[in-house]
Amino acid sequence: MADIILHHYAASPFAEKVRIALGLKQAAWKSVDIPNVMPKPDLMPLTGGYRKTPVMQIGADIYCDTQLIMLELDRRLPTPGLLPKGREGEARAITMWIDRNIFGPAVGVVMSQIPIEGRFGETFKKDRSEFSGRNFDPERLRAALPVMRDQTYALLSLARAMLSDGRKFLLGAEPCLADCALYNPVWFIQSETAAPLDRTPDIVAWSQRMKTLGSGKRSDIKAGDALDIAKAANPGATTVDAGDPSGLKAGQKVNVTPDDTGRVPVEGVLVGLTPDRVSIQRSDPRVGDVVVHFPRAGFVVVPL
Ligand SMILES: N[C@@H](CCC(=O)N[C@@H](CS)C(=O)NCC(=O)O)C(=O)O
Repeated sequence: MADIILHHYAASPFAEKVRIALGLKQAAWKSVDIPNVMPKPDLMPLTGGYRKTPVMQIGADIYCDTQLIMLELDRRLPTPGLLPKGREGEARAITMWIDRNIFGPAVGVVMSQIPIEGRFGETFKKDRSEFSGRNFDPERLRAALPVMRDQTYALLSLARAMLSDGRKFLLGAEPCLADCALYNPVWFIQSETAAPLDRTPDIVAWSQRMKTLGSGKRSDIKAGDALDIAKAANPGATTVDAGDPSGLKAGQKVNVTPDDTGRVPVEGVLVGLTPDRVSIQRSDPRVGDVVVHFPRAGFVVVPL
């Protein structure tokens, strides 16, 4: 298998979800450091416009969104598995609940307590306004802290309830996909502030168990090297499910857009469609032909 390349930056909590999974699997991987705001000139030739962090590259296959990145990692490196046997759907559903419900309030808790102006400045504010589709206003964020803290606390209490029978991880004795997902917001809160985790010692103890997983065997490469790797590689085979309810057919031109933040459409030719993923082929002078893969849930596919 070609090397796993993760395009990410250190402070990204969604990237941490993947890094901790790479730790769980003791995987060797290559790291490309990307900017935390647009423009991302060395990422765009690979993704065709998808701008979120992280992105995983394996040769000329580009995986967008951690929902799919984690499934693909697990497919390629099956041991130890991220999906507990017989409870695969449960692990994935809990993960979506965490990604879509806990992450937002957790970001609110962190962002409302750090000196945004001093640390990030205007470029970041402008970028995050575009990214989220609404004005990124530090004052509003600060005012929302009590609500965000309480929501984070209430949602983490559901995770606590899962651990209340003394199990070590969310779905049992071993860490799984759902634990990696919960580690994302918990790690982010811990990097900046105490509340509300000071009221959830069992989550803190769980996060310490997670931390020991590490992040695998990482080596840094330059963005240009990753682009060269894509150019030299051919994308893997994919198939379009003829019974898909969308009625989409192989070879059709489509665009694919996240339905929440960073809503930049990526255009390409449909080459893969399953219940879990949509794959489009596109071409760029810098990298040649690549296939960009997205999850189905949370992504809008429009025929052109
Ligand atoms: N649903 C996406 C969410 C990714 C996401 O929101 N990542 C944040 C960083 S943690 C981001 O892209 N921020 C803007 C940026 O990095 O440009 C996933 O699971 O990968």
